[in-house]
Amino acid sequence: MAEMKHTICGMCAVRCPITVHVENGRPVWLEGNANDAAMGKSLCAKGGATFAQRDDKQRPLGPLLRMGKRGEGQWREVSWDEAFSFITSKLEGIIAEHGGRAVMMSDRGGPFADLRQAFMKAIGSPNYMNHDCTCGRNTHHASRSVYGMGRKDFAYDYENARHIVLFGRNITESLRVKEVKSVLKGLKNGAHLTYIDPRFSVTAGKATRYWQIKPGTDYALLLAIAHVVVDKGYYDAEFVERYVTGLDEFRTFLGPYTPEWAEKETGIKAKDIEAFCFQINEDRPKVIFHPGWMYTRYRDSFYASRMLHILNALMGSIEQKGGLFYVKGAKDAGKKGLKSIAGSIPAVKEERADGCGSRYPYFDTSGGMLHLAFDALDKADPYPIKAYFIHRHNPLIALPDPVEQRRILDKLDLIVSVDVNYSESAWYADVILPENTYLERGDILRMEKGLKPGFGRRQQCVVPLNNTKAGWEIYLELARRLGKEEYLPFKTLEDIWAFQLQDTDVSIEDFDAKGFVKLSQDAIWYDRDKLSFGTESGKIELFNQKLESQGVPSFIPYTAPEEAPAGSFRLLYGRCGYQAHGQHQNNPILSQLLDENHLWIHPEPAAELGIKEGDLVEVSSGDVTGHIRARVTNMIHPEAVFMLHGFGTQVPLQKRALNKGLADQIFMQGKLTDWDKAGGGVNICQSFVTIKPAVSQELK
Ligand SMILES: Nc1nc2c(c(=O)[nH]1)N[C@H]1C(S)=C(S)[C@@H](COP(=O)(O)OP(=O)(O)OC[C@H]3O[C@@H](n4cnc5c(=O)[nH]c(N)nc54)[C@H](O)[C@@H]3O)O[C@H]1N2
Ligand SMILES: Nc1nc2c(c(=O)[nH]1)N[C@H]1C(S)=C(S)[C@@H](COP(=O)(O)OP(=O)(O)OC[C@H]3O[C@@H](n4cnc5c(=O)[nH]c(N)nc54)[C@H](O)[C@@H]3O)O[C@H]1N2
Ligand code: SF4
Ligand SMILES: [Mo]
Repeated sequence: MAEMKHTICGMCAVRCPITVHVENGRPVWLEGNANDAAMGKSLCAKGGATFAQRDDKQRPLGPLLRMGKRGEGQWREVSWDEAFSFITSKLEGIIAEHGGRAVMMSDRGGPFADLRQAFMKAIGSPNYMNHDCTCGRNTHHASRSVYGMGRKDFAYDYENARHIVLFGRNITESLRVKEVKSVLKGLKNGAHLTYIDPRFSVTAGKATRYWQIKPGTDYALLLAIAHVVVDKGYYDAEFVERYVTGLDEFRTFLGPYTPEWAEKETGIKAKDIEAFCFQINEDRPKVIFHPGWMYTRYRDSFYASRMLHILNALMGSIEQKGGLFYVKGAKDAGKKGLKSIAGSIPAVKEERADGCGSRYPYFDTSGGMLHLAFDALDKADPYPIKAYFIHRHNPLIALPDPVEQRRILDKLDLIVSVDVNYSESAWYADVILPENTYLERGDILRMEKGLKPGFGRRQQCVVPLNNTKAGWEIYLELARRLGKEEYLPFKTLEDIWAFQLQDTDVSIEDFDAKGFVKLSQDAIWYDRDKLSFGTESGKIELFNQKLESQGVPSFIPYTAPEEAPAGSFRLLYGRCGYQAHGQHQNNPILSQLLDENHLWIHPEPAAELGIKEGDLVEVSSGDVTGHIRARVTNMIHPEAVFMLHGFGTQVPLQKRALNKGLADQIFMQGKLTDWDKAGGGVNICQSFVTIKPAVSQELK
């Protein structure tokens, strides 16, 4: 009889609740955790490849120390004791000479980051960063600028929506299982779906309206939509009167941005824009403008995202069925939340190397800005950085321009990668500390905010097959060896759980039945007559005086995106449903589903260039060149080419993925320092490439 264990999937950063069936210690079946009604038994393809990941031997199976030059791939297998001793003695030297601030860390953020943040605080460094400068930072900062609250402080009730509007939010492929299910239910219930993307994705195929917008012109389209909404009074006057400030300034600013004007910029017909606005007026307040997720793309994406956030307020869709709702925490349920481990350690007073909170007072310090930390590292300004912990993060893929990154990384005395794979970044590290795959480990408890807030637990379900350790073991041990045990005084994960739960009336056994504990049995909705927001005025601020005083204008005039130089194309990228960034290209199962990416190119330029479907083409930018097969299709805007992100790995021990397809980030030269001064995101859609048929149709 199989034992059913509830845990949290780790095959991507969405971290869905799942259930694993274990028979005689072996995992035999995996499914969604049906105790969570929104999840049901569903799983995505990546989740389904969990066992294959665990069984795969083309991964680091024990700690490794670099022998040759960085990136050369000469590793020595060492014991955990030797790996820890090596790291500790390096860190002791660095901290003695330069202080704790000379150590930085980047990870993939999320609900388990508290322990790593605690570790960084314990060693006296303010330089914890997450991945978000190339993900959701623009949207996050845009949300803060309008609501005074972060992007994750709201969630969306797609199921009951009448109209879902997605600007390049490829919700069915760049997916979260619960979200896709909720959107599909909404569509079944008759919701309209307007999808805007220069590329016809799977989500476009589900849409009731699709606009193939000229790349980089979302802001123009949004200005025109806002213009019509404000001009024609297509907004919720009562909600706006009560909760929104700055409408007059906004109206004046929007004056010139008519649909006729936007048609010239975006390629979308003025009459279609007007028809859309008419329709959302009928559908409101149950209208959701998704504010973008990976919206770190263009230099005005912060402002485009601001428009999306503002449009939600104008629709009156806040704290509204079929619209947006505040995610509720423990306090809303009248309960105590999990005790923060990092929060219990005294604050580090040093300035952050990336300048968040000091040079850039308006940037959220909680996740920092990794590209700015790279710049600080490069220039030793404001101070030298000597060691870098890379945890569940792969900056050589996630940040642009790996050549430039390696030049900067070479200034470090120590690079430690904690990963389950030989990622490109692990391959460039000095030490690889392999983490247990997620079924083989537990993590700290997480807060699960929502209409019914609760706590969730990832527990160890099976034994590790290899000489690997859980992240919590690694950081507790390093802290102990560095003499920082007073800050992290735990021996086991159970000790940590007990610490986190100490002020709650929840015990760890309460997680056994369902895998999570709800703090409220009923959905919590706020009284719509008594909403408040995190801004200085407590209202939704279209015009944000505080940001203005810090040098960030609330409204900026539209400037058309830089045109692709003659003969070149704008490089776009994205995801498919069965890969997560560059993580699973070498997974024994997922590599069979799709082993290489293709270059989407429109038939007209393809014909001019003499390129046919399936041809091998040469992609170039500056001195970087690579080869990839063409997919000739009118599903991509003629001014752009598109490729899936995450392919083209160069790590020899990832044998199934080695040199399969092409990496997009290698063509983003100079983009490490090309970022949005208002939103902070890296402008990675501002890269151009030239294309020509390959000299030989054989891959070398
Ligand atoms: N050019 C370009 N750049 C991009 C993007 C793009 O589309 N194009 N996308 C951007 C976006 S949206 C994001 S979020 C970032 C994502 O960038 P990353 O966060 O770097 O990407 P991931 O692939 O999620 O995972 C990072 C690493 O975690 C490792 N890992 C997986 N599971 C575990 C585990 O259980 N434990 C440990 N320790 N490690 C594990 C993986 O092997 C991988 O090396 O990239 C961004 N950068
Ligand atoms: N299967 C799977 N799911 C994932 C992930 C994964 O790696 N794999 N990653 C997760 C993460 S970390 C994130 S951040 C999200 C990202 O989710 P999304 O933000 O939806 O991200 P992408 O897939 O990067 O991009 C979506 C689309 O943006 C389009 N685009 C490019 N330029 C423009 C433009 O100018 N205007 C408009 N309107 N669209 C444009 C691209 O053509 C692409 O189809 O997905 C999450 N879900
Ligand atoms: S989306 Fe898929 S891979 Fe990601 S956590 Fe959920 S089931 Fe796992
Ligand atoms: Mo992301």
